[in-house]
Parts: sequence; C-alpha cells; structure tokens
Amino acid sequence: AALEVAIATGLANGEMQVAYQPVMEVATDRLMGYEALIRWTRPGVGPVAPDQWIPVAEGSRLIGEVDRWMLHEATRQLAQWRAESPAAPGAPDPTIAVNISGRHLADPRVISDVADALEASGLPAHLLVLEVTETVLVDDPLANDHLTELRAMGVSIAIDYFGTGYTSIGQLRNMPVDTLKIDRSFVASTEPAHRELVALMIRAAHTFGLTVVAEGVEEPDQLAQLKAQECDQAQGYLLYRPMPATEAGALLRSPQ
Ligand code: G
Ligand code: G
Ligand code: MN
Ligand code: NA
Repeated sequence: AALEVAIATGLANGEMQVAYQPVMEVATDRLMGYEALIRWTRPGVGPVAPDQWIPVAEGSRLIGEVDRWMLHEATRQLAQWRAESPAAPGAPDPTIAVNISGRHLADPRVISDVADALEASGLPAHLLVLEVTETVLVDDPLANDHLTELRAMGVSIAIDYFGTGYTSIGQLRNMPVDTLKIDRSFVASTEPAHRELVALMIRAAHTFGLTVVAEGVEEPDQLAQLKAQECDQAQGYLLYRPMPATEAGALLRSPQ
C-alpha cells in the first residue's frame, strides 16, 4: 500500500518521465518510430525499475492512471516533434508505441482514454500504436471488443512478447492486430529450432498482412539473420537504447 501511495504521488508530482527506444526498418535502417517506456525517479530513493512497480500498479486501479499519463505524454511529445520538424517528403512519418496493461484494456474507459489523448495532442490516430500481450487477446472477449473499436478509430495494435504465450500462428488471422513483436528470447536464441521458428512467425505474419518487429536485438549476426528472414523492423541495444526525450527529438531531426 505504501508503494501504491508513492506511485500515485509520483504521477501527481511529475516524478515520471518517458524514455524513447527507436524502432528501425531492417531493410533500410530508417527510423520508423519509438516505443515509449516509463521511467520513475523517486525522490530520496533514485530510479525505480518498471518491473518493481508496474506490477503493483497493475494490481490496482492505479494502472489506469499510469496508462493515461503515458498516453497523454507520449502523444503530446510526438505531436510536438512533428510540429517542430515535419517528416521530409518520402521519409516515414514516425509512430509512437505505448504499452497498455490487460486490466486497463478490459475496462470500457480505455476507448475514451485513447480518444482523449489523441484529441488533446492532435496526433493523427494512425501514428499511435498500442502494445498489448497475447494473453489478453486470447482470454478476454471484452478486451478484444475494445481493440476492435480502437482499430476502427485508426489506432494500430501490436502484440507484445509474441511467442511466449498461448497464441498459435493460425489464430493471428482472426485477431484485431496490425503488428507482431517477436519476444527477445527468440531473437537471442542461437538454437537452430528457434531461428526457424522466427522465420516461420515472420512468414505467417506476412501472410496475414501483419508487420513484424523483432525485439531485443543485441548482436550484429542477429540483425543479419532477421534481414535474411525479411523481418520488417527491429528494436534493441545494438541499434539504440531507450533515450530521454531531448535525444529522441534530436535523432528524429538528424538526416537519415
Ligand atoms: O523499460 P524496460 O525498460 O525496463 O521496461 C520494463 C517493463 O516495463 C517492460 O515489460 C515494459 O513493457 C513495462 N513498461 C514500461 N513502460 C510501461 C508503461 O508505460 N506501461 C506499462 N503497462 N508497462 C510499461
Ligand atoms: O514492453 P517490453 O517489455 O517489450 O519493453 C521493452 C523492454 O526491453 C524494456 O525494458 C527495454 O529497456 C528492454 N530492452 C530494449 N532493448 C533491449 C535489448 O536489446 N536487450 C534487452 N535485454 N532488453 C532490451
Ligand atoms: Mn512493449
Ligand atoms: Na516489447
């Protein structure tokens, strides 16, 4: 309970910040967008890793507050960057991906929360990506309805940690999603069977018209492999680590 109070206070007092991790196009090395990751520096304590407090927020209504704050901050920031320096002709218009918890996704309020953030920021809906876990997609009909509604608004949906849950590749056909993010455990594996599985996931995703993002790319040979397997986009320490807003804004403006 003490931590819950500290999280609520932290949100109210501006202790949270957003780190931005670039998502790159594999074939061209162009910047396609960012994943927004929350950062909390607790006064007198220092940085608290998301793994240490997001699960606590997910156990209460607080996660809605966290998600709403992230949605507003991340969309506001991208809209500001675009206003300052529009994408060059022919260059990709960068997207922003925000992680949404399963609990929040099951709440009908998620629709107005996303709509409010888009309206307040003026960001076009097609530039917002919501990252959700496959568990939510498989287990919760209500969450599925909400995703369908969000997609109808023009927002994109990405399945986070794909491959670690219960989804079979065949189910992708019926899911209200646009993008599949391959879990970094598969990307990092040197086992031939896992590498073949990654190739299979990429082919299946493309068959269903989905975009594929590989997560946690740390080694040049992983990136080379993904390129050979025609993976669309990649994210990971090899490319860029999550960075503060000022750096991400500068990267956006740097020549590609
Ligand atoms: O940011 P990494 O840097 O440490 O993030 C750790 C975990 O925290 C990841 O699983 C990530 O999905 C989760 N996470 C980061 N930011 C957010 C957020 O804004 N909302 C939710 N629900 N999870 C987040
Ligand atoms: O939502 P998700 O859990 O996928 O959030 C991405 C998490 O992965 C964040 O904690 C981020 O800091 C972390 N991350 C990003 N790139 C890498 C990487 O190359 N290797 C590892 N181990 N973690 C990464
Ligand atoms: Mn994510
Ligand atoms: Na992820």
